[in-house]
Amino acid sequence: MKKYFAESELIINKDGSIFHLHLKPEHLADKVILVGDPGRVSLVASHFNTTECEVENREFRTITGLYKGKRITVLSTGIGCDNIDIVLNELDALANIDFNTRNEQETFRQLTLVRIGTCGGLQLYTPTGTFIASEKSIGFDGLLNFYVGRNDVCDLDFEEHFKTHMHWNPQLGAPYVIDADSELIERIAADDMVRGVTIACGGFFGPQGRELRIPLADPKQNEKIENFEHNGYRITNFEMESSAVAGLARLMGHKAMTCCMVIANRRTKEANANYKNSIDGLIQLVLDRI
Ligand code: R1P
Ligand code: URA
Repeated sequence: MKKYFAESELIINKDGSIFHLHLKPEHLADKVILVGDPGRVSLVASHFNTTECEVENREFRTITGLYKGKRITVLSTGIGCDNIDIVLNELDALANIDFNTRNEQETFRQLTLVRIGTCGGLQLYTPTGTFIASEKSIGFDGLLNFYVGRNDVCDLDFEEHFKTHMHWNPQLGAPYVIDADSELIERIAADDMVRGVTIACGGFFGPQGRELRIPLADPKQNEKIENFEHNGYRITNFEMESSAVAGLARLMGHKAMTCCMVIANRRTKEANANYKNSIDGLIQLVLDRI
């Protein structure tokens, strides 16, 4: 029996588009590039040979077009894992729910999702400008804990080691550890991106150990993260969406990964606020390999 979704659960606008993204099913390609910044959508689409549609609502800006014969949708998610919950659920609905009958489609359509982001580097070998592919993500954001099947898709052994090492405070909620799609990592990270473990945080300041005027609950957090090692894995970077992207994609059956350019190194205290053109190198690699 295919599932039926009521109006309140799957909100469809009068024009037949999905509630937040304002996309219609026919707008969505099988290959999807997710970026945080709506301005980065134009940078990605500037490489397209032809453009088929452009749609915008709130922070969600979408362009679908052709790049060297490949149909690709590029979409901005804004900042944070809460937006990823919206974007992934709405993309999956566009692909796998019939908007006329509100029933799940008879056959599953798999999407390939690659997030191109910016991040903070946590090791001396991840200076500004490094491209990091997240082989594993550690979600500090709690999102996956709300979905059944979380324990089936997460690396529970890694989670236990991490919590012990960090003297984890349960008030923070359970961190979840999730792998990116391994075939995508091989294809897109190839041999010129650093493969690493990314912590996806529910904030840019306190959760990433940045102290401005308010003192941090755990001033040793970043030192412990930088020293963590398990089965040869070191933690390489902080950003804010990779765990939600990898986790929801895995629960839904899609292929997903994140790659980011380092714009600040937390060890050397360097930052590059003027990165908007240099991220084009990462965009070009992903477009060629997706
Ligand atoms: C914070 O500045 C934002 O930058 C990073 C973080 O994940 C967060 O979204 O990614 P984007 O540059 O893709 O937005
Ligand atoms: N994005 C983040 O989330 N953190 C950084 O330090 C840089 C970019």
